Amino acid sequence: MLVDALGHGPKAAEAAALAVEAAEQFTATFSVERALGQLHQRLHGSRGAAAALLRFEGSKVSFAGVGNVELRTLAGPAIPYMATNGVLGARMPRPRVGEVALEEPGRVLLFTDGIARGTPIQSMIALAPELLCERLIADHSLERDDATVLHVSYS
Ligand SMILES: [Mn+2]
Repeated sequence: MLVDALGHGPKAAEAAALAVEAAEQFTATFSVERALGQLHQRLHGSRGAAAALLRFEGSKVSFAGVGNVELRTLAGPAIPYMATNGVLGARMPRPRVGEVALEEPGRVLLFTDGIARGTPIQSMIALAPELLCERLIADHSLERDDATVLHVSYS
């Protein structure tokens, strides 16, 4: 899961903390849809947040998200992530949930809208995961926002 609370400062920190609290209550049986529902409920009355969730189970992954968090497949089966417009905590239309069979190992990158649009990520995939994340934050993050990058390797 990657969550980006709206805005910045104490109100955004509060929303992010609520999202973490909600996530601590997730169990292995939760679908991504249910997890998003839980986040939405917990964030009610807060600044709100965007989030993307991946759920790995056996040889498949399901995924869904609300708001401006991006997902790119770096290796392995393409994960056709499409965020649903909305704000967790305020308005959440029924999220589009996708599912893909994983027949080979892969790598996925999630990042918030604090990373510049049009960043040439495909040209950076040869970098080791830690370095890739460092480069994105150091060279491609926006001055006016914070940024989070999450790299997932699965096998
Ligand atoms: Mn942001």
